[in-house]
Amino acid sequence: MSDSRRSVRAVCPHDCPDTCAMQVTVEDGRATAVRGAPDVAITRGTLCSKVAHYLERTYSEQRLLYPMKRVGKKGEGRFERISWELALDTIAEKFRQLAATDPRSILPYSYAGTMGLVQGSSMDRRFFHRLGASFLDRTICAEAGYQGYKATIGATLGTDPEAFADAPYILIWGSNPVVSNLHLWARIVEAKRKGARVVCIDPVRSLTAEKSDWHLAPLPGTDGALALALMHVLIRDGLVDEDYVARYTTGYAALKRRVADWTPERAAGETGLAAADIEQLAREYGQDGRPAAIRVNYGLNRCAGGGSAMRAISCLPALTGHWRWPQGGILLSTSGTYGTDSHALERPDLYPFDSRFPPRHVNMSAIGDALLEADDPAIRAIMVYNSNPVAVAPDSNRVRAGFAREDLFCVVHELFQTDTADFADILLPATSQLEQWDIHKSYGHLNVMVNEPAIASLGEARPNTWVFRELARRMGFTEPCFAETDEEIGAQAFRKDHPRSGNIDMASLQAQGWQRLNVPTPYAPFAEGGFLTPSGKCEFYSDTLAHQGIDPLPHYIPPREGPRSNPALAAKYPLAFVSPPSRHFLNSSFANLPRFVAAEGKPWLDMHPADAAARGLQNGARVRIFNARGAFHASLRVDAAHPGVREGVVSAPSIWWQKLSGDGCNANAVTSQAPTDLGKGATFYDCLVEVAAAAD
Ligand SMILES: Nc1nc2c(c(=O)[nH]1)N[C@H]1C(S)=C(S)[C@@H](COP(=O)(O)OP(=O)(O)OC[C@H]3O[C@@H](n4cnc5c(=O)[nH]c(N)nc54)[C@H](O)[C@@H]3O)O[C@H]1N2
Ligand SMILES: Nc1nc2c(c(=O)[nH]1)N[C@H]1C(S)=C(S)[C@@H](COP(=O)(O)OP(=O)(O)OC[C@H]3O[C@@H](n4cnc5c(=O)[nH]c(N)nc54)[C@H](O)[C@@H]3O)O[C@H]1N2
Ligand code: SF4
Ligand SMILES: [Mo]
Repeated sequence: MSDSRRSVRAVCPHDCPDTCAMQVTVEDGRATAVRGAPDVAITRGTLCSKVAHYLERTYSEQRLLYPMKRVGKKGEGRFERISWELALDTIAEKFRQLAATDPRSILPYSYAGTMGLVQGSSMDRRFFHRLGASFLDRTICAEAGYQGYKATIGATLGTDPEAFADAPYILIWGSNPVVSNLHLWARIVEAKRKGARVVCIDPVRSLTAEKSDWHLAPLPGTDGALALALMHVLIRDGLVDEDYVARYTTGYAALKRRVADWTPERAAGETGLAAADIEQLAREYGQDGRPAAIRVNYGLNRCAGGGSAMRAISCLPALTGHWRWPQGGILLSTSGTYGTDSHALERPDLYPFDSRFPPRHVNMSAIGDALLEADDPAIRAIMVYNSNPVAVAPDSNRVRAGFAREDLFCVVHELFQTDTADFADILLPATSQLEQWDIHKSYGHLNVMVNEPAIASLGEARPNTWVFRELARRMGFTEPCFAETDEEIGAQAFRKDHPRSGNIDMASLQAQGWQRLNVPTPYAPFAEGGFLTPSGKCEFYSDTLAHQGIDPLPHYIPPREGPRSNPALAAKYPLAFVSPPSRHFLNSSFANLPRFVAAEGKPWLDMHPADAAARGLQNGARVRIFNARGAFHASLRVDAAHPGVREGVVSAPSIWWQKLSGDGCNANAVTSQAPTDLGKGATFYDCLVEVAAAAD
């Protein structure tokens, strides 16, 4: 390669389990190609159809290149260029004023625009901790499922994704890997070639369901009932690994009593599945003498009982002893395999603990209510980065109303002028992954990877860490951690004293670009117990939950919005609405770029032919999807030969930008801010609607 042409190691920063290793070709200072690194496990040289075109995002003419201040009305999206000096001075001055009265009136709002440990959660957290700002509870995606899994298994450790390639039986549950976990799907295809049977549980006929050997379509939010009935049959029919259960689990006798009346017939009444199918699934899954691997994902944790459902499902591999094999067990997330040093990265010790201002937490999944109603104290300033809440947070009419408050000082740091950016008072330009340094863990494999900057910042774009370093300086925060470089922060990301991360060192990382955690290959994390719960066992019975006043045994919580919990609501709005990830968007990222919008086409609503006929609706009709919270429009897709959804369910692939959706609204116009059972997560898929022909 000539001097002017080089190859740089990078990492896909998006909120996707695959965390791909990328190679960027740079010629004369300009990135000219991005490809998957061939030498890194999992990625094996392929990127998905979004990031394969990453240069279109990086060099998009829509990139924000300069700091700006609002000149139009709130939300109008009219701005004029200002200097970084003026932008940062304005923010610091406002924060200083507010902090003098009550620093908790300032709220950070960020999620997973980049998953990098440095640009995602380091200097920003240090800054807001030191300031004494309100804490943001980052619950919008995974909290319920995480809590349910943790109560049972102790941490998010699970089956090595690479091992799926050798699994003879694979159960894909609330997950659509063809769309949202492509490299795991590649392993599953390998397994299929070797003869594996693949079963998918999803109310939607997803691309994954379509390619599976057997698709079961329960009603959304009823997975807990299905899992309890599977345990009922496994126990009733003697398909339990009694030796594994005796050695490595707690509470089996109590679990047995709990599931005794969870017959397949009872679960059929909740889930809308046939009792015979539930019986068959239990017998297949529990078959003696061969491992079964479950891929469970957060798709099923977005309902009122999402935490309990995950807890019940995560009991299954211990009951059957499938954990004995590397190709058995269950995979939710690999995130807990890493010994991430979040204390060093985020420095919670900098929080001032002033007795006048006891710590105040704000739940990001109910940001609409928080902006409109919080009064202890009211939120007076919000700083948004790595997120697009106006498009992605539930109940968006409330969210918009909150952001539209004239007395709210709003800062947005972004690559693009998103729905949220339109509400900014100060809008700051952010760098893309090709312009910044970072270190990455993954929630879908077991490697650590380093992202080197490939090109100079475009325009005056700056990384998150730079912005918070500059703000810290202006606020007079003199602690040495505010002067650390990105590499210095990154070097502290993993604990040296941790059994699985102690091998990670910056020198080999930078030489090789990636390192596998200190775990064996093949890896069977709980073949001989060693669960990360307080008892060290898989906890069918959880003392921890009992102490919190929560039912300590797996149980079923039906959807909050359903005929069982709320018959009056179900009579008015009879369809269960889900809005799962689109193939060509990543949450709301990519949903402004021409290639990806063209690939998705337009906002769709998938409906079963019987539900369409009952409403006199035809394929292709423009429809209005509505409930008491709001409404949005989409084009109806009714496939008579292969219905896209089960009866009683409608699905709108998401997340479209509101301002690019024709009517200024997206799926979150109808979703609810009500929390899940565990973790106060978001309940995007616990949502009843009615659908009618659009008036226009
Ligand atoms: N292309 C693409 N990839 C993505 C994303 C994206 O937006 N686009 N988003 C990323 C993010 S943030 C996340 S959290 C991950 C995973 O995001 P998840 O939300 O877990 O999404 P999927 O893995 O696509 O699987 C969700 C599947 O669950 C189904 N589902 C919905 N409700 C239920 C239910 O109650 N029970 C059951 N059994 N199934 C249900 C949906 O129909 C869907 O097919 O994907 C990441 N990857
Ligand atoms: N209806 C419905 N709503 C949903 C979901 C659903 O399934 N249905 N899924 C939910 C889930 S699982 C999640 S995780 C959330 C996702 O919500 P978000 O994490 O908000 O995800 P994105 O919409 O991708 O927005 C991330 C933003 O960060 C910006 N960004 C990227 N890199 C950087 C950077 O380095 N610095 C700064 N300052 N900004 C950067 C991107 O340009 C992008 O606009 O949405 C949730 N909302
Ligand atoms: S979005 Fe996921 S599959 Fe696509 S490149 Fe990034 S990590 Fe890989
Ligand atoms: Mo997510």
